[in-house]
Amino acid sequence: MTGDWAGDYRILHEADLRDYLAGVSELKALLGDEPSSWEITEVGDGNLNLVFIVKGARGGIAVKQALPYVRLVGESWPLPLSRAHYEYLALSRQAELAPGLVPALLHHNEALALTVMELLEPHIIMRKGLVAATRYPRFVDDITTFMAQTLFFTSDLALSAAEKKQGIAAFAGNHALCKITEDLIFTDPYRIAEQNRWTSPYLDGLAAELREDMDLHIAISRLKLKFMASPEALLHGDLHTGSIMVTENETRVIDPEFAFYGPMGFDVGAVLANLLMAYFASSGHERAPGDRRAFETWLLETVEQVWNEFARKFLDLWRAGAEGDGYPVSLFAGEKGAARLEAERQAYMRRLFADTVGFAAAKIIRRIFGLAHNIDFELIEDPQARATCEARAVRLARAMMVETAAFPTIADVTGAARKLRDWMPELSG
Ligand code: SR1
Ligand code: MG
Repeated sequence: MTGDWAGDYRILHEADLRDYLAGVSELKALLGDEPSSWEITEVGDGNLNLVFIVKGARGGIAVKQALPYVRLVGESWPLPLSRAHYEYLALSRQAELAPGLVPALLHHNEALALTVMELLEPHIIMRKGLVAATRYPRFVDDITTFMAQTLFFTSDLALSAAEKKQGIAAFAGNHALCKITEDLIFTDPYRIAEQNRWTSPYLDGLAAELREDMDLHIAISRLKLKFMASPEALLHGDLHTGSIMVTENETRVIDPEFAFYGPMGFDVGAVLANLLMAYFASSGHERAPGDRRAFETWLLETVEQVWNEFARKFLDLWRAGAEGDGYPVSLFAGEKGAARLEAERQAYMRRLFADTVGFAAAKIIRRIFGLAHNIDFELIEDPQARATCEARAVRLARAMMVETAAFPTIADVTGAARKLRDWMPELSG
């Protein structure tokens, strides 16, 4: 199921899509019986795929089709269609483990690399909401449930060794997507690479410093090795605020095409990194509505709550009678065994937190010096103001990556972020 589908694949344009959907009876029934009246709009603003919203008299759907290349760059960068298979597989597993927190799957066609999902309305991409200083009261509870459930129940703490290895094998073919992460997050921002970009000339000096900083190169390489060689759990693999759709009352995690078995801290770090970037970008968006300072306070509280709630839920699952092969129950019998296992759980969470801090830092640096940036910073029009916000984020990220032990708790991360809020970096140019 992971081979090359080129035989039957074709890129669906509006007319082909209409014909295709009209031929799938459940979808036709859902949209309403008059295909010619369906409104079809291509809305994809991500880096890889086509996304259509289709609306009929009775209802709407979202259709995602993988392109055989990276949309952001073009046909010069081919990318396997099989990512649609892994995305479908991941969404199916996540729906079992975290019901209600991913979009409902309605239809999948492997040959066309096409998946049809429920239309999330009036949800918006969370990153857009954060740029507009909108707070999301459900977010902490929902995202921590999603992460605790999907990471714990796909790990050796919950599974037998055989089940776990079957899981690893099922996603092992998604290596082209892993390679994107290995290059764009863990390598390119630290060397001269054609696709890198940053807010020039203001960050030219900082970009050069990063390329010479051997402490940073060691730290990012250790993280890269962990990413490649630690299949701890089924990761979403790209859990930034552009992969989360929200209303004030609902949260849905979308787009797990980068899913594979990797280190848990990569997903948790992605969420924290994107909240921290929203924090550092906030002061650059002076004209956005709302009280910026109060919003920034909410963001840092959210950073703290995301870690604390995730850790609490993860530990609760572990304590509730985990039956995985990782820590055999038979080795921890009696009071003495229970006490040692509890101390070990705390040590495990400290190690997971250190991974999370490192991966969060890597996620921040890639969005400022690598190929794919985010609108948190990009929508700050004045380049000098943008560079100032970015330099603050980079200063925190470098410390988090190189001096990870100086951040033993999440309050140490938010405390350091708060201190950098008004720091004035020396910019180039
Ligand atoms: C070439 S793809 C660039 C980025 O887009 C995705 O959202 C991932 O974050 C990837 O690294
Ligand atoms: Mg995506």
